[in-house]
Amino acid sequence: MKLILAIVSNDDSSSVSSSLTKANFQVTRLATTGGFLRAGNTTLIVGCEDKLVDKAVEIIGNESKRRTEIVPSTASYDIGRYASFPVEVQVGGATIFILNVEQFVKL
Ligand code: 2BA
Repeated sequence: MKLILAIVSNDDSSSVSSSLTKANFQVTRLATTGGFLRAGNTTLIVGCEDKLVDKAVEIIGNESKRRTEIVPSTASYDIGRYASFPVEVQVGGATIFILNVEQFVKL
């Protein structure tokens, strides 16, 4: 058995976890915070049989693809004026750890 720890953005977490659940995986969602950006992200815990790991990773990848989005940004001109302009940012992606499970007990 394997334990998958997948860190995804908050925006993608619902679609990743519902797609995993639809495919009969059991999922636990943890609200976590990235150490570098100190922004919220979501860590999903999935325990599954070894032969199902590739399927789970495929689902996570499909629902959390790295993509660019245009978001509004503001610049200040030191004279009390602000201008808003669009900037392109990278969002999504997943960081996945796959661990061997020594023992699994449900009481
Ligand atoms: P990613 O590498 O896609 O990582 C996204 C989030 O995944 C990280 O959030 C962190 O919560 C988790 N993560 C990634 N690698 C990990 C690992 N080896 N162990 C444990 N958790 C891990 P943040 O820490 O807020 O980082 C956000 C993004 O900032 C990273 O995106 C990366 O592009 C960049 N970054 C992170 N640390 C950096 C550093 N020391 N120098 C430069 N850029 C960094």
